[in-house]
Amino acid sequence: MFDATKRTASDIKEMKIRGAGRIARAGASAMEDFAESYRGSSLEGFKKDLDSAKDILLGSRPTAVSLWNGVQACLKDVDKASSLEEARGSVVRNAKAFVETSNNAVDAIAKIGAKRVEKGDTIMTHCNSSAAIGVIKEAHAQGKDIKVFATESRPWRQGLLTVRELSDAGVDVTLIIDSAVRMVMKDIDKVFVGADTVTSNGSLINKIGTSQLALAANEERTPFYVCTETYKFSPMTIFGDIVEIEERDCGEVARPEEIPKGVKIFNPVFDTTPAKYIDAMITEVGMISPGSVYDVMVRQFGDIILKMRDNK
Ligand code: RUB
Repeated sequence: MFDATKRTASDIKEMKIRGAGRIARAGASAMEDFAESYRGSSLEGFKKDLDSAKDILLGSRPTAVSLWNGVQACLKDVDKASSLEEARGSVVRNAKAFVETSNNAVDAIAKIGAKRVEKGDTIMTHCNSSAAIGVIKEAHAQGKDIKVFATESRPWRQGLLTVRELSDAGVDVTLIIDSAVRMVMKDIDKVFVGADTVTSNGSLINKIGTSQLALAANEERTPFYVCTETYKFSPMTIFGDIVEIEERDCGEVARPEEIPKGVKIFNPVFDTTPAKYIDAMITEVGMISPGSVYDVMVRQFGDIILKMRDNK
């Protein structure tokens, strides 16, 4: 019953599906498939099995709240359903709506963010964020004659995906190693990065090394923008929960034979950029300050937040 759900979870864990937005959409589509192909006969059984499917997906990558919000969006009407068919239908409907909203959000962010790009700007981006790349491609399509520096993003080197996508779109793009960020920053006009999770106090959790871009940008007085759909805002952080930073296998950093005996490897996947280094969050509901994240979150996720509060 859970084979397809487990396949999606394992594709996410093994990074065949990666990037917070894609993970969220894949999670929602997996819930849709689960509901559509469900062969059980009782509403209660469906709710229980749906819960297990949810847990399988949420266990795949811990940091991106987008996955949690995407899966949760699919479940929001299940408790109101009075029959199995109604419950299944609501999951399918809400999953489709989430995927559509998510894709539209990336487009809206591209349009809003591109207004911040001026003719001739040199931009830096990190890792591989569809939201940040959307802004850059839109600015390029508007003829703004931009240059881009993209970081390699060790150890998975997602920067290679970024430079391929940008160069395919005709953007003048240069790949740099992660440790070149400080040196190159003096030539950068604006930084655009994506988000895995945004906390209620406006801090950003994104690919490891993002905070170094933010620090270097701050020192150079270079504007630092976060391109983020609002479903990357974490309702749990309102109640004090700490975002778990995923640690991945040390084999991603070096081959076992390269490591002297007794040497340990630490491979955190994401880091936290404090709100004070962020000039603005570019979201599908507009450009907001990090200080407005709480208000936007309450507006977007009011019901979920109230439910969470009641369960605390
Ligand atoms: C990807 C990463 C991206 C965010 C946002 O990390 O940190 O910046 O997920 O991406 P990983 P998007 O490769 O480990 O998933 O804007 O596409 O949602």
